[in-house]
Amino acid sequence: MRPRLLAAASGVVAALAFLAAAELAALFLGGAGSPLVAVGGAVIDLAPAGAKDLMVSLFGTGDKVALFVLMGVLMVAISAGAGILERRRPPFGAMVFALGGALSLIAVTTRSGSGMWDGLPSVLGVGAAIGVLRPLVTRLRRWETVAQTPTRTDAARPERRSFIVWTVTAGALALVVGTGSRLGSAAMQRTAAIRRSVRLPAPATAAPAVPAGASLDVPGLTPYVTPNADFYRIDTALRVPSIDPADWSLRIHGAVENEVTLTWDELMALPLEEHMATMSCVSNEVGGDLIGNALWLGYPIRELLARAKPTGDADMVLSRSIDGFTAGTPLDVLQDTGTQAMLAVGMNGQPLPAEHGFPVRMVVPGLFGYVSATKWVTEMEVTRFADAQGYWTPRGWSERGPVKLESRIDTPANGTSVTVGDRVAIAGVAWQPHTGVKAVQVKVGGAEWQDAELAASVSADTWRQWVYRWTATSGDHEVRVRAVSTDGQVQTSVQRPPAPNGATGWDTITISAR
Ligand SMILES: Nc1nc2c(c(=O)[nH]1)N[C@H]1C(S)=C(S)[C@@H](COP(=O)(O)O)O[C@H]1N2
Ligand SMILES: [Mo]
Repeated sequence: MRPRLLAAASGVVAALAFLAAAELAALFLGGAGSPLVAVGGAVIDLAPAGAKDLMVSLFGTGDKVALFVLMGVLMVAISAGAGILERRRPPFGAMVFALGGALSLIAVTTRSGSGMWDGLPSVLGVGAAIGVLRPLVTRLRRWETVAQTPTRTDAARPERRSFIVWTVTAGALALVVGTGSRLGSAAMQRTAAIRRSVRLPAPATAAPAVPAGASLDVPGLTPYVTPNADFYRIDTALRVPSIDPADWSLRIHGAVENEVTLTWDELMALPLEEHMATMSCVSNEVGGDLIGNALWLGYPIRELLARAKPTGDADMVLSRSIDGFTAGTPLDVLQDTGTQAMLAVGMNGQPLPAEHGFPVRMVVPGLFGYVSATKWVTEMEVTRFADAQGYWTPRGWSERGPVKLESRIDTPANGTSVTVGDRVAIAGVAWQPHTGVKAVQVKVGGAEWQDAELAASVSADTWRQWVYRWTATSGDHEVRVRAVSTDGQVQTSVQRPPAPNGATGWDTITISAR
């Protein structure tokens, strides 16, 4: 056996583990914090001008590739040395990795535009490197010890096996994970750049301006329009899909007379409409925050279905995302002229954020997201509820998912203490998209239900803010809220969990006044 060489190999595998863990973490941070990119950038920035000129004259436009190759060679040399050191004098080899990680951390966090989490990949990388190096070297030394004992020659066999299996497995795993993650990050950053360059057309039909009265001036109250950065995100995507609009198309097929294919350029050339709509998740608990309201820009799905001409007894559209997620939406809802079901490309004046479906998603007012709001949508199959199921239906959620009448107390926080005689603004939002809310009532302790003040209604498709101004009386009070819909339905007190088709019950808080 050649212990030095094998120790060097352990070091190199540990370095691969560093890169793999760091790149995987960077992938989850949307491509941010990659040590490979940051260290490369730092080397370019720090290199003396003469060195850069030399690189360019030696390698021409391949200078960046050459830089990475050079860095790779350097890294192999150092990590091999660290492996040898770890075999001789543990834990000095591990310390070399810690030092390398610290340098990477500095490179990453001093890059312009680096964020709070950017250091995480480097830290996790060091953990992975040391976590691989130490057991490998331990196995190597066990093997050495046994091999040096002259009694039985075959005693070294299992120790050798153990070392080789571990080294090869860790190395192969690191290579696969690292390469995959790096490619994924690069694709995400490419898509982010493309998204920044997208200019959406002005709407042919603009949404009316939001009246000032739609927003009540109460601190702690959820804003009427949810900023994109604060919009809740729910999906099954481990990694946000990266789609170049130039490669995107939507195919409408199944039970239709005409199969329709729509490209991004064709969609951009259509007269787009703007509609404000509140979207919520079936998993939202009473009082939960899986709900948001945005101004969507898109094209009516009913127009596309009219081109496709559904046939026979079709009653469902199974929309499919590029990542395989599906939603089953009633065909009549999508065809209804009174329902603004959209193939959306814009959200609050911006192209859709990547995590909210860039470049194209569905938005259907009145239905929970899981049966209607397919992000990264690329396909609509006209079919029947009897023949097909959306992603969540076989997983215990209802086939149909209309949004229920609900209301929420945003402020004050549960358990707040006030002084007797204080004027307390109890405020929140209430919704039943597509139906609309006409009243909100608040009950303090054993008192009668009182009408809250309502913000102006923008449309039946969006939530409404409400406030009830209460003068605090002594004691601990349970405060409840309920909404009344425009069709006269009163929000039910029956407490149901989110599964299978949406939670119900009254949001309740306690306020103490002394
Ligand atoms: N491709 C895809 N689209 C999806 C989902 C998903 O998992 N994958 N989840 C749906 C669910 S359950 C909801 S509530 C909404 C949430 O949309 P948002 O993340 O933009 O708020 O997206 C819907 N569209
Ligand atoms: Mo959802």
